[in-house]
Amino acid sequence: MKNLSYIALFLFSFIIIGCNNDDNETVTPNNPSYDFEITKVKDETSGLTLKLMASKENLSEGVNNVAFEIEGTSTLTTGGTWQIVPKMTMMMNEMTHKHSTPIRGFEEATESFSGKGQILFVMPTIEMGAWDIEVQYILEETALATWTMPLTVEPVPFLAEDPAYKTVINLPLADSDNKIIMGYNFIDNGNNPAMGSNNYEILAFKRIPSMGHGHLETYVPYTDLTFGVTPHMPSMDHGSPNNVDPVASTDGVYTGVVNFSMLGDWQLKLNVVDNNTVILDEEGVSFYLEF
Ligand SMILES: [Cu+2]
Repeated sequence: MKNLSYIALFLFSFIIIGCNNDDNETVTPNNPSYDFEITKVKDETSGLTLKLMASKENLSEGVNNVAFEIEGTSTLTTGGTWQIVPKMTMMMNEMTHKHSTPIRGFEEATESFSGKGQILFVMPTIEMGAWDIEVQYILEETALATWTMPLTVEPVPFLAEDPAYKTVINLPLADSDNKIIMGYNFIDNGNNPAMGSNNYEILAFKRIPSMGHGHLETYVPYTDLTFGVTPHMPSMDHGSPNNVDPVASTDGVYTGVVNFSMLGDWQLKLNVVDNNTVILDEEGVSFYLEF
């Protein structure tokens, strides 16, 4: 009898957790699960430990699906906002230089959860450059908790060596000091590419340079782009049928379908147009992956 009630309680808690999860799901089908704990850090002021969860085992160059969550059952005071700032500290010519990287999402936050979001790391950790993320929970202009997490961001190495093959596309925009930054994310299959039809999204940001000393550069969603995407397998010089060009699904996010008709090396050749201005065509850099 005692065992049975435990089982009942166990089942009941599953149902409750299940309902909560459903409430947190957004409209995107097959949302990634955030099964991997990348790191955790304790804030001495609040005594709370924050975990960085991700849909993959490691963080890597390009788009990462992540969420921050307070460990255990303690929570912060309701009504605050999460501020998430990734920073890279680089040594350049014996000078220290800091820059950030694009993030988006983190919308359905609570007093113990940042909401799900995405970080597009523009570069991996390198010998002369280290990443960290500063996360703060702010209520009425006071940080109730601050966590600084050192991170390792893995490179995405390719067997093929071609300077046009990119995981992250970073191009200057004409007539300004701004740049466009783009990364891709597979929506299904644990955010991994698979043989056959893949739902995917391209994240596009406009990078606006730092206003000067002590300020980081900023990133805003790059809206109103038109994409034409042609998959191409360089080693065998063929494409694939039944692709759907990405179209805007939310600010700066363009969702489409790519068909990888076999395993191997694939280029996504890109035509990117902002109104009537061509930003990138198929002769330029392309996304590239090997799987
Ligand atoms: Cu850097």
